[in-house]
Amino acid sequence: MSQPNPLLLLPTLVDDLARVEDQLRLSVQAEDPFLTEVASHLINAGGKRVRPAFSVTAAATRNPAMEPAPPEVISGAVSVELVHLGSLYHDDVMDDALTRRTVESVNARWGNLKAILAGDYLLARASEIAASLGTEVAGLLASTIARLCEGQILELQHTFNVQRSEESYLASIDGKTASLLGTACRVGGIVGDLPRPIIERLTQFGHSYGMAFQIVDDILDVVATDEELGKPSGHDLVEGVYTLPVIRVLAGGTDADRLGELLGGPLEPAGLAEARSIVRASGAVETALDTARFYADQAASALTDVTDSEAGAALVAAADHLLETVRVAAQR
Ligand code: GRG
Repeated sequence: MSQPNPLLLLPTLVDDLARVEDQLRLSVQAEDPFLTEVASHLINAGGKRVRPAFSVTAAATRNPAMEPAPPEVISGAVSVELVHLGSLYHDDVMDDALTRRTVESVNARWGNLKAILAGDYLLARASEIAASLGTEVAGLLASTIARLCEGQILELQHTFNVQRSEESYLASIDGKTASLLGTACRVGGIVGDLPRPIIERLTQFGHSYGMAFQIVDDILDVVATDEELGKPSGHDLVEGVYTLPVIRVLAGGTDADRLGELLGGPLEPAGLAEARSIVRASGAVETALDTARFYADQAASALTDVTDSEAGAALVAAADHLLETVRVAAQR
């Protein structure tokens, strides 16, 4: 579901993100126009740009005059969004996804081989830009790519596992989502030359926000409509990815046995509808929301020393806003 980015309340962010946009497009200009077209596809399709917004805003927490972001901060933001994009290209191949960011996915349009190569190209460009920002940023981005892979492989190991544990779920989203949001903030802090204790707090903020972000995303897959998501809802259940609300019902919620019978293998549309309505009626959506709220609060409290800046306050507002996106859908 495409929500307005609450960080956009920050006066300088619109201009800084416009610079991110220009540099993103430039960064995927290849000699071969076809490669440029494939690598630009999801950039042109939009997306919320939460990660680059976090890099820029994190750097701005020690910039009370709200000057335009220095060029290194824009580059850091671009490198983080390129890693995100590369992961989306690969993820859509793994999932056989047909749509992404409300447009045809890269794999659906050009096939898996080209989608994988273009994803590799995005990661290579991200690495090149990160290297220009120093060894710490280059190392951080490389280790974050490894964390994404670890999180994703853990998820793959548990597909169609009706006994998937909550611990395994949390470890997976820590790697596949929270690590990059933590890194987005950390890169902003490093290239913005902020004091080390502040960099640590910003990293903690991004990481906790990322945990809440993925839980919200997973709840939306159960409760939102196709139109709201801009892609088919219930996709995780069909793919055998059992997320927090589903794990909680399976672990002993109302109708756990019936849900267990339905899941564990391929789902027909009628089975999907029944599984979604069991989860929605079980109260597990509400308890999963509580867990998302826990992480959003943890994110906000990481920044207690930083909220005196406009940028710090905007980050905390983003954490609060996150829960709003799902509450409306969950109440229907
Ligand atoms: C090679 C980097 C790399 C990774 C390989 C495929 C994979 C391992 C990891 C997948 C990681 C993944 C897709 C996690 C989900 C993250 C997530 C919440 C995506 C949606 O983010 P939004 O809502 O999307 O910010 P937009 O489109 O707005 O940017």
